[in-house]
Amino acid sequence: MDAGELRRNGTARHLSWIAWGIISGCSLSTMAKPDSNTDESKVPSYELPAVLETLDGTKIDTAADWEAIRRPEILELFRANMYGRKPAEARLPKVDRVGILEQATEALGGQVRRMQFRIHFDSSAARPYVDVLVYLPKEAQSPVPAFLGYNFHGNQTVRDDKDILLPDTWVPSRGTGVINNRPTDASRGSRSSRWEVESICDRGFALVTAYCGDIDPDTDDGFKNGVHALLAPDADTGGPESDGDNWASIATWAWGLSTIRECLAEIPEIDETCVVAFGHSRLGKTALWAGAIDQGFAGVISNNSGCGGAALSRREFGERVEAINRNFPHWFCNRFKEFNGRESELPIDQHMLAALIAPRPLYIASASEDLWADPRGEFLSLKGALPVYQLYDQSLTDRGLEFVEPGESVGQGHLRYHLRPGKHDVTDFDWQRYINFARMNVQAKE
Ligand code: GTR
Repeated sequence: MDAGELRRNGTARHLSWIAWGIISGCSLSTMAKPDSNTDESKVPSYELPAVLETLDGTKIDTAADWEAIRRPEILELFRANMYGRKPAEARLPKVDRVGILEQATEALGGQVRRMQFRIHFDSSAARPYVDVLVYLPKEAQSPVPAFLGYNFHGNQTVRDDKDILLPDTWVPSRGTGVINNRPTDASRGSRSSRWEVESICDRGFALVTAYCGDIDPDTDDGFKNGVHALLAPDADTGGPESDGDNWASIATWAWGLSTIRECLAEIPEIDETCVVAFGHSRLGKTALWAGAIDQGFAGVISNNSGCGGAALSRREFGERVEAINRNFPHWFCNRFKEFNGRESELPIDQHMLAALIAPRPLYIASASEDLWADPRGEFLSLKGALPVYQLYDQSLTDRGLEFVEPGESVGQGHLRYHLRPGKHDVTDFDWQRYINFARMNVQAKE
């Protein structure tokens, strides 16, 4: 049994199917969970909502109409039914200051530069704050482009680097070296295989990362902490949040990612107009929604983001809407629960989320054994976004539009997909392709 797979799943329900897997002798990465389908022949026939047709039936055939009419309509459908609505600007916490905590001209054996800064939201509140870790190329003379992505258990998990600050907030207990929801030194570098820091910096990019729990702890605790605790009361209701379209964790993390991106304007070494949102799994769902709502991101990379991320919901393959809402009730807004077992009634599907990134570079990647995230459904979202990219003369047609074999990639220009052989993870295989893609499509200013 694979420890990484085990860590993905923290609930009693998951433990029951793990026990079932042990009894039946299946490997976790390939077996179907009791209430999920991983048989392609059992995918129901479905019709995707037309990405280029408005709710009143108007056909959209220009980039200008896409931007003025259909794009805002789709954004609103996702806000109202899935990710939830950001509170009014006046209620949101404002960045008070960005304080540099530490800088080193030589880190990781002298290969890169390191910097850590803290985003303070409110001068009167000690917390929450967000600690941001930056690794930079050693030799860069002008501002560099960057990959910006959250980590799951703290910045110290990215590299075994004793100078990285440990989070002093709640972290999930399943992380290596976490005791009583607090990270210890034993957690340093525990996720280093997921971050190709040296390759990223060698090839002229910065890596910027922060712990998602600094924005909102990843647990169903009623939105009482993280940045939710800083929200001013609603002027109309006096209460904290609206009901159906409440600002749930993925949307809150996405707002946090934008906030970090904006703060990069204060870091002269980084070109803040060339920041690519990156994320794995739940944080890949976050990167997609961040890129959709914030056109300041220069591109998006979704790694194994699955249900609620790149995978089409209507395929009902792997993780389904009901399972994700049951196991992670805090990720999506309350109204999304109305679609449990009723995916075909959703007014949106995830190809429309991919389309919201257009015309910017979008890379969606899957892993061949990660059936829970529905690799084919992730590919089909990219394909479903194509009509919108074509309005901007971008296409996916270098080798047709067929799903690929493990180890292969498909796409050209601003759209790319690959299917890495193996399980749910981020590896060197993925990063080498992401860096190549960004080198081709995201240029820093001279
Ligand atoms: C799983 C969840 C997925 C994915 C993953 C992760 O348990 O079912 O949707 O987000 O966690 O984030 O690692």
